[in-house]
Amino acid sequence: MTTEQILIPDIGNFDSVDVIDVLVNVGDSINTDDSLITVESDKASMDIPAPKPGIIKELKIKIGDKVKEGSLVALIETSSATKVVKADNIEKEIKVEKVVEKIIPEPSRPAPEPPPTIQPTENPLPIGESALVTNGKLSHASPSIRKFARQLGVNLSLVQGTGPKNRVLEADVKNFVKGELAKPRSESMGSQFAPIPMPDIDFSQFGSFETQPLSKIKKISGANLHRNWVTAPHVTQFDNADITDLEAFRKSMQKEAEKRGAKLTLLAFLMKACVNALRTYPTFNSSLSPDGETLILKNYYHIGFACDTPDGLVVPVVKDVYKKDVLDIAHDLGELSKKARERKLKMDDMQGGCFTISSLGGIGGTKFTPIINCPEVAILGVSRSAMQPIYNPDTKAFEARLILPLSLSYDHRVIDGADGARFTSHLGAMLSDVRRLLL
Ligand code: CAO
Repeated sequence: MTTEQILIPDIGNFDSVDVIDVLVNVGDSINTDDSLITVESDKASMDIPAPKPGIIKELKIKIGDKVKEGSLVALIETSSATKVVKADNIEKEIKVEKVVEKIIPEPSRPAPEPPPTIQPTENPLPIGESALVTNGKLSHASPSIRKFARQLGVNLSLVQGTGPKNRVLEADVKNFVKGELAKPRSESMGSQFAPIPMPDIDFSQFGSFETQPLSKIKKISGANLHRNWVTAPHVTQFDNADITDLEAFRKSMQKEAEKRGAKLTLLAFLMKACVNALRTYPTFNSSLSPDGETLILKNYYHIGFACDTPDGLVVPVVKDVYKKDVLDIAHDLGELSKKARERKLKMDDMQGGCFTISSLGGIGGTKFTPIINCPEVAILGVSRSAMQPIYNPDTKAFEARLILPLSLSYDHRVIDGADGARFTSHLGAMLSDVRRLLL
């Protein structure tokens, strides 16, 4: 065995460069071309490869050192007779690459879409520079780290670098892989639904702006809405209900409702009608088990309603709607809405829902596509009612009727389109003649 020196080879027109990474340890067994260290000038980074195989006996440099051609990198034990070994095959590792080449991985790998804000450029980067796109900004990694990431199938543009100038280090790649493996399967990078990172745009280049932190409610509901939107395949069925008679009846009952301390709103009737439809079509009153194997059909009817508060959207739940009359429901709606706006809702007030109604009727709009409040399987959106000319085949004339637009979103894994249309037709029939609710 012979001890030999490894020296920095000719690295081009640089007087001295910084050592930014040491990729081997004393005792490591190395092969020809294995990367030993990474050096960086103000323009480029490059790996210094091993000129021949051996065992690292002593390291003569550390991160932060400045080196130049001829600097001693390490002593290795080899069986060769050569005393001084110059890493003269460095050219292999130094590549002139364009940005566009850097962000497209090897042909055998699925090519991630580059974020839209980064346009490929014809200008080559300096020798050895490796530019990667991270959140719309350029970041860096040495050739050895790119190779390491490729071996693991890691898209480096998703890895946050912790090295100097946000350089991606080996530890960053390892931590990224660990983090991905610890995630639930559906969230992991292997998921075909894993979205590309949102571009981090500097809006000041377009004009002035202010920032506002999201409320706690918005953050929590946002995460839930996102999960529900991507996991449940949504279909939205639109329909109309003629509520001319219902509205006349509601107004006529308002005084009586006030005596019982309630404001009789359309929402209370909608809840009663929805429970009738849920009993007729029980799959709408179900949840899918987390493994997707079983339908859990509920024998209780707790109905949630989306409530707009200054802090964001909350969904209080009116319990046992089936057992309550419309005035009781109206009373509960009033109480829960008040609690929601005063931020006094308890966990119990928001749990156990089977189906949700989101009413934007008091605000406006003609239709919308509500997001299912999973693990429920359907949600009814209600828009503003309006007088419309409706043809009456009996009188062969158009009549002015008050029409309520309905938008039912359902989980297509559980509910078929035909049942979606049956459900809204049934609701329409109930709302156009509320006497049916008594049957
Ligand atoms: N068409 C026309 N007018 C309607 C209507 C409809 N579909 N629904 C309600 N209105 C009227 C009411 O009659 C009332 O008018 P008056 O004051 O003259 O009686 C007015 O609009 C306001 O109603 P309201 O808000 O007091 O009561 P509500 O039962 O309609 O709604 C609640 C209660 C809590 C649902 C509502 O306040 C709310 O927060 N809505 C927003 C829900 C939301 O943000 N959904 C989107 C979620 S994202 O999917």
